[in-house]
Amino acid sequence: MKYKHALFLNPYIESHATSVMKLFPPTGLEYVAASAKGCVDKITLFDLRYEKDLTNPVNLLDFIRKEIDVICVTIGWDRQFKEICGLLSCMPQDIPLIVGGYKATEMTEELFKTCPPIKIIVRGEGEETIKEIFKGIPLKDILGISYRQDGKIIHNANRPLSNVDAILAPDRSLRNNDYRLTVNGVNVMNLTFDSVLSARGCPYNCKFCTFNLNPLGQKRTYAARSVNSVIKELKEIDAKVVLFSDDNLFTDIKRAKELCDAIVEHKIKKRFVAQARLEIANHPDLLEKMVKAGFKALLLGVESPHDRILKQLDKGFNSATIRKAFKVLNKYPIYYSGYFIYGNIGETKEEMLYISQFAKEIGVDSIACNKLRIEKFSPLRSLAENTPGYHITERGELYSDMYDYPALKKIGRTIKFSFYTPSRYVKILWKNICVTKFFTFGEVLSLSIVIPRLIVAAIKREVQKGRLVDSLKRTFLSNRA
Ligand code: B12
Ligand code: SF4
Repeated sequence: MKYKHALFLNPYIESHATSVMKLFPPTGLEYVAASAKGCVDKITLFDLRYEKDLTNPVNLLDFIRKEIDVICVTIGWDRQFKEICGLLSCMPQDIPLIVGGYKATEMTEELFKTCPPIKIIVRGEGEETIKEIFKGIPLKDILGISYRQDGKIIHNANRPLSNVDAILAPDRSLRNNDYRLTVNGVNVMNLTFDSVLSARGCPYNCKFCTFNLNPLGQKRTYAARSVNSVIKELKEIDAKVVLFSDDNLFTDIKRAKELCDAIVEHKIKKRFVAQARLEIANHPDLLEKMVKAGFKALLLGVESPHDRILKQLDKGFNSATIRKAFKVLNKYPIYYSGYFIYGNIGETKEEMLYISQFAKEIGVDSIACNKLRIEKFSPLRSLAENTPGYHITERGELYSDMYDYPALKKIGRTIKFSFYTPSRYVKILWKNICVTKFFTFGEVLSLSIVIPRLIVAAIKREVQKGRLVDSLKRTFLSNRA
């Protein structure tokens, strides 16, 4: 074997986590590590969110120098990019450092420039590529990589997307920890989480979304694993809550029904969460099967209350369809979290602020509002660039002469606080305890014990961010943009 001991590292550190960032495993990294098995003598996988000792770089580097002869790091998110570059720059120059992931693919040039120890960047999906690197195939012959040679950066051609049925599921025995609900640094209850990817890609083409495009602009054609292989993976999972991280688990309705039936037939008792499109409301028989199979929560892209914006985003439905869909959805004991986008091209402040009112009207249980982002291959890029008064930052943030970035942030806080009133938190608890029964009695009891600690942690966070007074004012007095 070319290498003896490979380290697969998720470099994110969440010691002062502000939210639920420690909930799920690093799926992409786990897929690549599973694929590398058999091509290296030993694999160690560290998720720094859970490796307290190793968050000290001295300890991590000490371990690497003693044990490791190849390092593989994932960079999937915008967050902590500078900190991760700092860590990678300290890695030993004599141990090959391979980096991959969504963000690494997007930022290939910058990473080579700022982190001298990086030898290879794997662009796009990495399962086949890592095997070829570990087998010692000459770098010039490996598709989908960029690498250093004689002081230059060489970019090889892109790798065609691979067949999903040939990809091995993550090897959960490589984990050193369970994944748990941690809010503001407080371990909330004895509830464990995992995620399963049952398909890759999405056949829709919503204009704001690059989910189904990799950062190379390659569209991932929708490709689903067989129901049997998903059931086999589910049977190996100990965690109580499983997130299907597919872009939309219900793309193929017939397959989704088969999956629900198979979950019941195999007596798999989990609480499932999935990402979905609103069209699921057109299939009450599927919704019934989902409830029987244990689906407790859906993450739904609602995006906007305004038909003009929904059309601009090419979402494929309008506000009347949204209202109609929620009338059906709200008949089922499922928790609905709606994603909304604000700061759209031509959107006024009043239109943005209407999001919270609309969310209450349709009966969604919680909302997540994000500012419109224009990523490198976003189909909205030309519209944004050609609309006078609109600007895109290098990080893909969109703002306008009318609403600069701080103004948009303020609007975002107003939307959030007008939706999340104290009574909303009570409703959320009631829905999860009494309606969907997401939490068991014992879990609710342990939740009530940590509630004071959660409040203290939330206050500490607001103090750190210098916005405690503003948050209290918005919650209890007046919430103005
Ligand atoms: C499921 C999902 C989630 C789940 C996470 C589940 C989990 N297990 O982590 C949830 C709902 C919690 C989530 C939350 C968020 N998400 Co999200 N999420 C996704 C989604 C839809 C799928 C991710 C996935 O599992 N992909 C499948 C795996 C197999 O692909 P992959 O991770 O890219 O890995 C492959 C390659 O990149 C490569 N690779 C990866 N690592 C490595 C390492 C090496 C060494 C090598 C060689 C190769 C390699 O090989 C892998 C296998 O082929 C993606 C969109 C998408 N379709 O990719 C967005 C996405 C990753 N999320 C995104 C964002 C912004 C977020 C949030 C910040 C949203 C928010 N505002 O709160 C949070 C942050 C959470 C966090 N942990 O920090 C963005 C990231 C953009 C960016 N550059 O930052 C994406 C790309 C969507 C988008 N276009 O906006 N998300
Ligand atoms: S927003 Fe959802 S449905 Fe639309 S293209 Fe993206 S993943 Fe598919």
